[in-house]
Amino acid sequence: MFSLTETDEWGALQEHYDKIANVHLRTLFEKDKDRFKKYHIKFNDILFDFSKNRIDNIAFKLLIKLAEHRKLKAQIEAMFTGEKINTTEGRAVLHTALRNRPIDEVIFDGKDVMPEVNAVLKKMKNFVRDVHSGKWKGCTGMPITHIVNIGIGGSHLGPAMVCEALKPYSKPGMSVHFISNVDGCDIAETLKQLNPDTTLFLIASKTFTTQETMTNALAAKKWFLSLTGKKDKDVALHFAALSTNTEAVSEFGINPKNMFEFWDWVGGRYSLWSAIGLSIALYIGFDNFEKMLQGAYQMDVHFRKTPFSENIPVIMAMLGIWYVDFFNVKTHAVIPYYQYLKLFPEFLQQLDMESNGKRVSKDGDIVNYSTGPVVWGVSGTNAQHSFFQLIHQGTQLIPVDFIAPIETQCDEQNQHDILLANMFAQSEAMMKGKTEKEVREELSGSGLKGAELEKILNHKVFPGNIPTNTILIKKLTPETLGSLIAMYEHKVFVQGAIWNINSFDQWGVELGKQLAKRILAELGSDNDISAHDGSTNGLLNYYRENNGR
Ligand code: G6Q
Repeated sequence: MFSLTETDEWGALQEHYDKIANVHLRTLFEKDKDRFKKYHIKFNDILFDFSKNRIDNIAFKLLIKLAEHRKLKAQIEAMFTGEKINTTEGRAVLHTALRNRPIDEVIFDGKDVMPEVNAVLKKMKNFVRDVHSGKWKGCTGMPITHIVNIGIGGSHLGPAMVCEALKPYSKPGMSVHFISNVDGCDIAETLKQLNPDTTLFLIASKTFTTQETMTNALAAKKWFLSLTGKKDKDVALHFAALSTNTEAVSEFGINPKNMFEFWDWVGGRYSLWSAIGLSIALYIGFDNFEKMLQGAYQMDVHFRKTPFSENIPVIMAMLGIWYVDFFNVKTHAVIPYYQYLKLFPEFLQQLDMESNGKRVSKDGDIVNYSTGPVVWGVSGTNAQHSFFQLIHQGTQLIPVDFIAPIETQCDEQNQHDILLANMFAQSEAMMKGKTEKEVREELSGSGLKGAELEKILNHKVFPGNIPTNTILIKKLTPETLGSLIAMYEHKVFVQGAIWNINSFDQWGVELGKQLAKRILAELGSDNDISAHDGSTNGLLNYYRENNGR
């Protein structure tokens, strides 16, 4: 049985942790004036500062050694070269082929996948061109101005996040909407804003069987057809499919000509680079979509070719492992200081938690170490006025990633300075904290004395020593966003590789789906519901009695 915790490398890290666990970041900075110089990396227009982490030179070296011991290089190559590393589903993991810009061969199952990849990209390009030029017209002869992506999970979060992030690149006159939730309020509120004559629905579903997406797609079709004069044949001009399932697409009534294909070797949460990204290309233009692929490709090259000690995704991943497995950290916050990146934490939640929220190793054993942390966050400065209190003065250690562009794409440079001043201040405050001595000094002129002073003292102390990464991006462009997303994708990959888990399946979503089917049938019958546990029976019967039907 594979035992990560029994390796010499793990043991050495444990031993070193015992020595430095209580060393304060303040001390590390005082001792080593070159920390920033040593612990930051520049990659194109991105600066990754990891100097405010609770590592010294020895910890850093030991973390890199653990990566080497886990044969990370070979594991990276296995992914890029199409080995079936998603072992529980027998699939390759080749989202990197989708952004393989020099178009080198990528052989999978004895066949180069690049001609297919490029054929779909070409089809997307032509489609986007026709929609933008107005050559593609709706059934009443009007051009398309509203794109609606109907999809969920991996077929939603990536495109929604990218469209929000790259709003400044949106084509004038084009708007994009996302419907994901099976909650009918989601589609109802969206449809209120739309005119069917100028709307194009993209049904984004790898399997084309997902309950939420199919329910919403049928509702959209019904809405479309119910509007004066719309016929089945008009559907072809207003519905396209992004899928791997040609049969189900035709059955739904979408002309296979309007189907943009992708493949089994593209995992849902890694699919924004594929046909699933059509909403992005329609919103920001195909040239910008390609630039995003280019940015991701550059990060792929960095990840594949750079020594581990200078490799951003590897370092991010190993630092995460340091905290999760040695400092017993349970959660990791990601706080973008840029409103256009407000959906980035939500996107990362799926990417990270669906990938590494696993407790069984690739060999089928239950692991005896912690794996993926809870990933969460909202944009700053809003975050400062809600939960930063807990990060600064609560009882948990929560590492934070700060992400911000140097240049704003809005006119308010003055406001951008305020925004970034807050971010820099937060990372400094988290690192340094405020000591009792400093609080006493601060209060010395306040008139507070004796018991009164002692009572308030601890409330004003900040322990600090909170590890943070800061990612500064020159400007949030399609290229830099592509690199940023790929950077986190590879971080997640590295952690899965070290933990020896399969980051590319998601069996954990199955049980609830099965139970929901059964419950839906029960809700529709008149019989008393008694087949579940007491709580579920009680809730189901109460719901039925009170839902007014
Ligand atoms: C992602 C998951 C999951 C998936 C959705 C939608 O990695 O597999 O989030 O993307 O369940 O699936 P479909 O695209 O098949 O509708």
